[in-house]
Amino acid sequence: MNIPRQILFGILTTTLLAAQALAGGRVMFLEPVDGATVASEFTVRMGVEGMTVAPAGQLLEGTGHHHLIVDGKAVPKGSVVPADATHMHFGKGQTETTLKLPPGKHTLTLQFADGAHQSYGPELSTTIAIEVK
Ligand SMILES: [Cu+2]
Repeated sequence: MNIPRQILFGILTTTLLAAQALAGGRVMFLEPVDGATVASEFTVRMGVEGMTVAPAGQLLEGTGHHHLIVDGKAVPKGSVVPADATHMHFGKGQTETTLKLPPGKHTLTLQFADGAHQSYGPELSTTIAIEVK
């Protein structure tokens, strides 16, 4: 059987997209990059693929909002993300913020969670290391 190249490519693309959807997507820092040296006040831009950013308050499948954790780690799946000095919620659906940190080495963890702030777990989390001047 001779399957036209375009159809084959279409099937492959559909399979890849389906696999990504099953995996539940991923989050990433658009800024700063891992290993970056930044000023004491700097911009953080948060990205997500395979999920939609929505304001907190409503539980809608496939949606959630970003959380930024300074010098901490991902929140276990299903646990509510704490709201304290090192766990910031972006419950209005923000994807950008300005952070001010003391000089030295820090880690930034991005955690995606649902409309009730329940974590989607380490699968929808990422951590980068930065150095503040
Ligand atoms: Cu939240």
